[in-house]
Amino acid sequence: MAFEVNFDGLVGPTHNYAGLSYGNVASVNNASASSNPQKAALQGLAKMKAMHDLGLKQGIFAPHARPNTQILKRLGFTGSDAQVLEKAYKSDPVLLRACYSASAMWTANAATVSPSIDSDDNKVHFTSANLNCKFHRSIEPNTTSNILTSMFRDQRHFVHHEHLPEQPFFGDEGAANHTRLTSRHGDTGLQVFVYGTSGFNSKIRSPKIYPARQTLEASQAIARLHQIPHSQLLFLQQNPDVIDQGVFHNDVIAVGNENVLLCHEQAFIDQKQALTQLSNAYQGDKPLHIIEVPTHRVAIENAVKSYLFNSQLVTLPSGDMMLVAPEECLHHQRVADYIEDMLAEDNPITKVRYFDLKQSMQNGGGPACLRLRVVLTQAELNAINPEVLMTEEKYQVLQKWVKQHYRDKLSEHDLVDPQLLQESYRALDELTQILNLGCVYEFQR
Ligand code: SUG
Repeated sequence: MAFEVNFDGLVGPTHNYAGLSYGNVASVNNASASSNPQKAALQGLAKMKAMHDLGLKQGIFAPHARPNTQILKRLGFTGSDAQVLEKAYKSDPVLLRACYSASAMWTANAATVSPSIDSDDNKVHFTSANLNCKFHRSIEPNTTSNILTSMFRDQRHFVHHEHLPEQPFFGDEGAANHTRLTSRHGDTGLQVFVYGTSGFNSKIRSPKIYPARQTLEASQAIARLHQIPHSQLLFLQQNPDVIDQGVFHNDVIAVGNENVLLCHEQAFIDQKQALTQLSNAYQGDKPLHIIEVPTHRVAIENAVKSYLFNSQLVTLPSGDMMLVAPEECLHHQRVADYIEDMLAEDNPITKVRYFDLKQSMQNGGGPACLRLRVVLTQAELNAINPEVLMTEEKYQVLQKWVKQHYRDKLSEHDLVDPQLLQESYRALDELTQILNLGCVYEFQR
């Protein structure tokens, strides 16, 4: 018996649109829009609460402290916090925006996680992602590790690995490029790692326009660290042509849950062969359902705009499988029609629920980006920090906390305001008490 616990990133108080992610169409298109951090956090919390109300286990992953003044100081800006912000704003506003990014909210990129049933040492393994491809994300791994170790403290059950070397050869974007196929969460699973390119092998075809963020070598290193037997491993290459159309992570084109893989027909290179390999390697006792969405039903452009594949697929306590989709899918008639048809067909997905996550979507983050999946046995669940689990009471406390501390509008010029730094740090200091995290932020040390 095991549970899939989804740890959703609580959106931080400095959520803003800075156009930092070349290759992520929504991020670039919304570069100069103003954001609403309060709304963003409430939208995320509403999804967490709804999942909890469905009888699923839901966790809360704390935001990172932003602005990150340590990195600004490391880059030569001196003086008080207010002076550092002022100098950075004047000399390099893009850098300042990067240091303010609330991008840690997309916890699918926080780490790769393997359940104990799959690992030789029978422990749950975590490797924080180095997020090497984008500067604003490359400053996440240390705090991510602090938060993960504070949530999963018990060394009898949990192993935490240092993020991979901070180098493009080992570019690692975490669980966004990793899925697990099995009959039920508690059974051994096939761990499917999807890479965009190779660091060392130039014969592997890479995208021509946008960067491939995940390398084969990074995925292989994680499989080694997590002690996954060879028979339970598969490495597939993402189709470089779709990366060039804005599919910057595999979870923008495919999603798996238990014995279902929902993917676009252009998701992988040599797709026919890739899916044959996958079917052969799958060891579950329930039949594997691969739902391949054809281009004539959903074009890549519409997959990227609607984020259909960035839906979560969850197994409800009743055993039904539900698609947790962004509302944008309803705005694209062809996508909405496809979902209706898929539900009517003979496969385990029988339900759909749509969520308004617009604030996150405008930065290229849908329902699946916002969550890190952790499969835990009852004993492991008992061993985690209980304060990070969603309850009716926790929801009320967090809603109140957001309304008290978050602004409802942020534009670029607000980032120079030292008040914003004070407000954000104060809010996060309080949050560490609400979630009993201890000192996970640099500013607390
Ligand atoms: O890394 N956007 C994130 C979105 C991450 C989505 N995650 C998954 N697909 N799992 C990224 O591109 C935009 C920030 C900005 O432009 O302000 C950003 O970082």
